[in-house]
Amino acid sequence: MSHEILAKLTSSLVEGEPDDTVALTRQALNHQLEPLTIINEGLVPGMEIVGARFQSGEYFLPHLIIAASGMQQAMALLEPELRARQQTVESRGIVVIGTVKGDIHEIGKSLVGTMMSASGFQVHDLGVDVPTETFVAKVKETGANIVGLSALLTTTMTVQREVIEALEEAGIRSQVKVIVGGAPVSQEWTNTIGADGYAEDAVGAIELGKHLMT
Ligand code: B1M
Repeated sequence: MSHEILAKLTSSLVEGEPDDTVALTRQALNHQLEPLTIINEGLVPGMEIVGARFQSGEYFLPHLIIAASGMQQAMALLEPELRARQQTVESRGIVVIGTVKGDIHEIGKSLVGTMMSASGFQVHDLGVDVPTETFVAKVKETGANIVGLSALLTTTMTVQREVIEALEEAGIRSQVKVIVGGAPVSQEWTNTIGADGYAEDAVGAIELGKHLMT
């Protein structure tokens, strides 16, 4: 039954039926499925199929927008559930996170932020298309331990380097660990720009954050 709900959830994103995505997410929660299982085994595979079809020319921009809307509405239901499971954890550190300037991809960044928050980090999510100077100002204001930079486009990956340079110019680079992620980002790129760590997914970001705070 659980497997069937997760498969239907994946299909609802692929078929572009956001109302079904929301209803099935509720159904999965009612069946006591863990929010993380719903995300990783129901929603993320759906987005991957949509992305692959977009890349092959089978799907167009409206397909992406509809799928993203379904995913975001589902995440709005799941985020409180994720947080509720970690209510008692003490703050592991302060994290400022956002998607870099020029890039409006929100879902992965929000998932990383929510999951880090659910794991005990105090997360300040700056949203998408975040100006470089806003990252610097927020790190100063909050005394953040970690700044997380998400980039989903090959054209915006370079802005991750710009943020690191701006932190250096502001004289605060040594006070904050920089973590980077997003589909086109790799460990090699991380090394090239001198970031402190790279995570492939939200679970990896939590592990990386914990490691950097030790
Ligand atoms: Co766009 N898009 N998109 N898009 N979009 C991609 C990224 C693309 C790979 C699709 C494709 O061609 N196959 C492609 C990028 C190609 C490239 O540069 N390499 C692309 C393109 C080209 C574009 C536009 C340029 C399209 C156009 O206008 N012609 C445009 C750009 C707009 C802009 O940003 N300026 C665009 C627009 C959009 C929508 C607005 C329609 C929509 C976003 C809606 C929204 O977010 N509100 C959208 C979507 C939905 C996608 C795909 C299909 C799905 C992205 C997603 O949400 N995935 C995507 C294809 C794909 O990735 N398969 C695609 C689900 C999410 C859970 O995964 O975001 O990868 P992801 O996040 C993961 C990891 O990457 C990692 O953890 C997350 C959770 O596991 N991670 C981090 C992410 N950030 C991290 C930060 C960390 C650590 C880990 O530390 C700080």
